[in-house]
Amino acid sequence: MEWWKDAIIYQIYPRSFQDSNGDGIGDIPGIISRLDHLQQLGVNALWLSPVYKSPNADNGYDISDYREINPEYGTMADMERLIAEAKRRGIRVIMDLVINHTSTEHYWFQKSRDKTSPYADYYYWQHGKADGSLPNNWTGFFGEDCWEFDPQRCEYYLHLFARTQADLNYHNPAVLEEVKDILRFWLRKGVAGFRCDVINILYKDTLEDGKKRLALTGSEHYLSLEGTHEILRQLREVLDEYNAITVGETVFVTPSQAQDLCAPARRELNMVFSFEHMECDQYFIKWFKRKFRPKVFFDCLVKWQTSLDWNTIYLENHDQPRSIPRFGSEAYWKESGKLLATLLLTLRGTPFIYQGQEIGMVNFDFDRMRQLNDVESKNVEKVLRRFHVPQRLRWKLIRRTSRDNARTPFQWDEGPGAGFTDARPWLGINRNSEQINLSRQEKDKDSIWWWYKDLGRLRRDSEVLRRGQFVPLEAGTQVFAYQRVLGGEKLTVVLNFSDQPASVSHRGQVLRSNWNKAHFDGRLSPWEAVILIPQ
Ligand code: TEU
Ligand code: CA
Repeated sequence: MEWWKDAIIYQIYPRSFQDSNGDGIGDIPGIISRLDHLQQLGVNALWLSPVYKSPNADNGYDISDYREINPEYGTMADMERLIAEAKRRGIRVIMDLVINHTSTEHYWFQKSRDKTSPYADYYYWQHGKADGSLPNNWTGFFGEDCWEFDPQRCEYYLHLFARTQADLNYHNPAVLEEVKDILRFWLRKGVAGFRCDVINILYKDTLEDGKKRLALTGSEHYLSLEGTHEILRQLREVLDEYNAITVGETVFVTPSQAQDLCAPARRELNMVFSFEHMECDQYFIKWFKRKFRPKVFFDCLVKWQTSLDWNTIYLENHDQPRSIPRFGSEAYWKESGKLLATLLLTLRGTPFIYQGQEIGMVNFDFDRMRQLNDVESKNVEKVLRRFHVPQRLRWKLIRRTSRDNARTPFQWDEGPGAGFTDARPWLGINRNSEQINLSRQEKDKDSIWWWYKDLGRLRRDSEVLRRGQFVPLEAGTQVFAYQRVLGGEKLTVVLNFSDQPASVSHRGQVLRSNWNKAHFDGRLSPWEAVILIPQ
């Protein structure tokens, strides 16, 4: 029945959602206490960023035990209660599955440091080159080398992310068997599926030197290779026993690669997060920023909408800066927040709302490095310093790109601690929480939060919005327009991505306008979004 095609999915970053016990860290009982908020928003499933045991070098993306809950977040009983309480409200739970790497604190890794242990080949261990240099010239995702020497084993291990995130070796069939067991463990608890972290880089074909690149040298040896497809088909057998779904996080994926990963007949993933639309304000990687040009963004969306049968739709997550300052306009905060919501909820695919997006949270207001937590930002700061990049420029870059922009605590109300905590929060709360918060928006029917709720309902009740074909009408320098079509039914969406007004030729009866217009004469106000029934 493909429930996920009719669903709206909400991403929770547990550390920043709701603290329940006054330690400044979000937790599972906190999430349970906010389930009513999610039910009101009309979401059908939650994707939980990792809640497993972890030393938190990368906030849970470095797992040290896949069958334990991080004690900061609660207990296994809390987790089971969350699954049950969510279910009672018609909400499914999707876990984050991080299997490209484990924390070096995982016992597999600890045992692997001994060459005679049964775990010896769970990771990629290599000697340095004869000249004393690293085993190969690859560079990692967090801007540093990706080999670390282990004095006990006297070899290097591969880590494409932080130093304490060691890559698992999928040439060893035992590793995949372990992963299958982990899947069964969670599926038996009643989770609906998995969001699969960097899933298209699991399989490394060789560990030879790569072609020199500005970033990610070596990536031709692991990006979307056949070995990964084979692994996914094996995991699918387990998933099928439980009717579970997967959404793969797939880096640098092209539409045709994404098609292969999601084609129903190939039995791999159900859907993928592609990155191209999130990369149109950068050159190759996020550290080389360029101006956001709406047309590039529209063209990219059209390309993905028309080349894949089913997409995920997302504008934010825990790795990306907030969408209003990025694709919208802080001068038209409310209007552009609603316009982005309209885009998210009217394209063809499964929409993902990231926590805080539904109230228009914006980037952090920090002013120095010390206020940051993100391991990626810290590594990059080190690298930039090594290249003598001046402090002001370093800060400018990090401020624009840091993942902490999306990780500041959820702003529930105007009180101190923003309703997130009574204690000192693990990461600073934005000072704008007095203006931007849920409790204020609940009282104001013209708020971004009400707009999300309303459009969510509109989508739920409208088959053409959920399942209709996508037909592009206009992708200009400022205006994006398209239709959703199902049988004889049509809806037209017109979006003005600009502080300037615009005029268009599209007409119809107004179903929604974020400027609350009752009639549409083709003139768009700044950041106006309209949904029309064409006549
Ligand atoms: O992200 C993978 C990934 O591609 C990111 O590292 C991305 O390059 C970067 O965040 C952009 O700023 C996943 C998780 O979503 C991320 O939080 C983890 O840090 C990473 O994998 C390692 O598990
Ligand atoms: Ca807590």
